[in-house]
Amino acid sequence: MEQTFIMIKPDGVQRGSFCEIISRFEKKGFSLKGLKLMTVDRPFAQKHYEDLLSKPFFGALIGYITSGPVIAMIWEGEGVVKTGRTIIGATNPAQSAPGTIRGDFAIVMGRNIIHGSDSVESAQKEIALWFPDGPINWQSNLHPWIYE
Ligand code: IDP
Ligand code: MG
Repeated sequence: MEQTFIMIKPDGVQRGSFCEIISRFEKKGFSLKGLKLMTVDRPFAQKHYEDLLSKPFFGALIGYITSGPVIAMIWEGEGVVKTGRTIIGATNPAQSAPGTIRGDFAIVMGRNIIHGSDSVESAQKEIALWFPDGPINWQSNLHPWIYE
């Protein structure tokens, strides 16, 4: 089944909102397959965001992501990559719809509180980077109540 990498950024941890953020994925019916609180160093953050190396905000982005602990997660479910991005909202919180995480919790792009993989391919890459030991293998007893 499809998996995605979701990360609550340092501002999301600092602002005391992470339980509510995590609960949105849980309530939807997706399955938690990995979760850890961790800090990352600059080389690790640069690897995660390597596609954005040429962007003018790259330096600020690396400073942001390394500024405090983050919560790294693997979520699993049908269509979780695309639906996860919908739950998160647009990159710019000023354009994120109300009801999305960024729409409800953030104001500016440089403090948009959460990351979600943008494709199945980047999800696989990011999960391998953040969870070298792989996901936790379990299945919720609610599975038959969530899927037909
Ligand atoms: P995404 O997180 O919605 O996938 P990306 O384009 O992959 O957006 O950018 C990664 C992160 O870089 C964003 O979540 C945001 O924190 C930051 N970012 C993107 N564009 C800008 C910008 O124009 N100014 C400041 N920060 C930005
Ligand atoms: Mg992205």
